[in-house]
Amino acid sequence: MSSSSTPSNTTATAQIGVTGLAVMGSNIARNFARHGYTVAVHNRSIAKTDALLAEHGSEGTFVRSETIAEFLDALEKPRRVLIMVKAGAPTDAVIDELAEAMEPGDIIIDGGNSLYTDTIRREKAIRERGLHFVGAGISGGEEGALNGPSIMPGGPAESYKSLGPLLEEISAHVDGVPCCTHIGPDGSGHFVKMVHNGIEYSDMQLIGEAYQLLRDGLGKSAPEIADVFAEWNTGDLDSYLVEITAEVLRQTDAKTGKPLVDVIVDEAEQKGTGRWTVKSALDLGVPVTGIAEAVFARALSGSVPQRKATVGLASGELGTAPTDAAQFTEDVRQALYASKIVAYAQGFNQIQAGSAEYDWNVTPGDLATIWRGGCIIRAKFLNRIKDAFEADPGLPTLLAAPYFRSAVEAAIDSWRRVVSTATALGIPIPGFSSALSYYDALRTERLPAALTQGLRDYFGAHTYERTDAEPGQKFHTLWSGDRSEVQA
Ligand code: NBP
Repeated sequence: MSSSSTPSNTTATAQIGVTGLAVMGSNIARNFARHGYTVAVHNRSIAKTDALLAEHGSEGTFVRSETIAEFLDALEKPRRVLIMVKAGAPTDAVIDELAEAMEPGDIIIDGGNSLYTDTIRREKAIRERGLHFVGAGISGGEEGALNGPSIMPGGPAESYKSLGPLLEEISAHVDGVPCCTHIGPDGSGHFVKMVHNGIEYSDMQLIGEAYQLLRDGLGKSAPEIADVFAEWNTGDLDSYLVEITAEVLRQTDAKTGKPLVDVIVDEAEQKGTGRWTVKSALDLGVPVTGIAEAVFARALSGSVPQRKATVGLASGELGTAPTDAAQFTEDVRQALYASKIVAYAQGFNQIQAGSAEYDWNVTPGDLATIWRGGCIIRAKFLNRIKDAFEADPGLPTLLAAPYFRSAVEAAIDSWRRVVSTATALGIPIPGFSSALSYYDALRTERLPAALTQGLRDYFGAHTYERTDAEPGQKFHTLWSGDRSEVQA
């Protein structure tokens, strides 16, 4: 084992330090070490540090430390310290302890799933102390952390010069391009990681709906549906989540001999990043209906008293199951693809809105590029998103880009058939149907919002604009008077 105990006066040898050695931190530390970096390792409780060194110390050069002082002494200057601890108060505690002991020019990197507003606050406080603070979103779970995650670092461009090459080296690579790039200032990295997770929620919800349609609409078994997903993974839907859906559906439970999915309790949990995405979208006024439906669908699955009180309520007269199984399966594939395009279109709109709100200057095409590998939503079609934003950096929505427009137009008949069949069969499809409604709303020339404005003017004198007047000119009807119109 090439690890060593480092007293505080030893010459600094480590290029990077990792504090917080639970599953994510230890795997990232190993990733750095496997790439030839000397890695200083630290954890609040020494047991995790020693476990890492005992099990994996031979994978590279680690420097063991028991205290923050030892840890910092082991690092070359300017020091680069990656924090991988639980988000929230633990992260603040570690930042405070490090900042007390670090020197101007040193870089603190928070690689946890921190809320971007916390990152904005921390970056400002750390900058005022002369240090650099980088909030870096890291996606890919424990496997990605070890073998190459997708990394979304925010913070000062200056610190990326020193930090970027290391992060790019340990990130996943697609076609030789690293899945890591500087996102923008302060909280931008954690913001885009949050939206990435929101898109992941939406992707998983849509996959779940496709599974349920094939199960309840066609009576297919889990292994049969696994075959369908494996086949889908060879085409436009080629993605990590579709690939692992086939794996999970094919798994047999050793105890009962049934498909594992049939014995797993149907209540989905959440750690909070989906909820954060929706809250932020509400503040920004961006309709991320796909992500919101996914977050609510998880909440509904966990609404046990409500489900117990209503299970078996009348369905009303149901339609008949599809007779052409192959056609219906193809329809579901098309509906899944179109709904997924909507979910990504909405997520990218939220990133554009966040970037405008906080002056981050985020390049959406860069995100499509670095999400192609390492992360949970990695998918072949991210290449298409990258191309779309490269062709038009100001693209108002992916749905207007030529490739996506044709893909959705090709899918639309299937999409409508799936939504109406599901409704006729009483199968809940909040993701598919809200995505279709979003698409229909966008392409509709006149929305009922005109009536909404009329009502708002009636009860609250909130005014409205006219289709035949200059934009920005406001009008009000004297509803309780003679009902003539005045300019407001
Ligand atoms: P956890 O989120 O489970 O955090 C455990 C680590 O936090 C341990 O090292 C623990 O030290 C340390 N810690 C805590 Br708890 N309170 C502390 C405090 N007050 N001071 C110092 N250290 C403290 O670890 P994880 O699952 O490896 O995730 C690390 C970060 O990466 C999190 O922010 C997580 O959201 C994010 N993330 C996780 C994944 C994933 O797939 N798990 C993916 C992407 C991002 P101890 O050993 O002494 O208790």
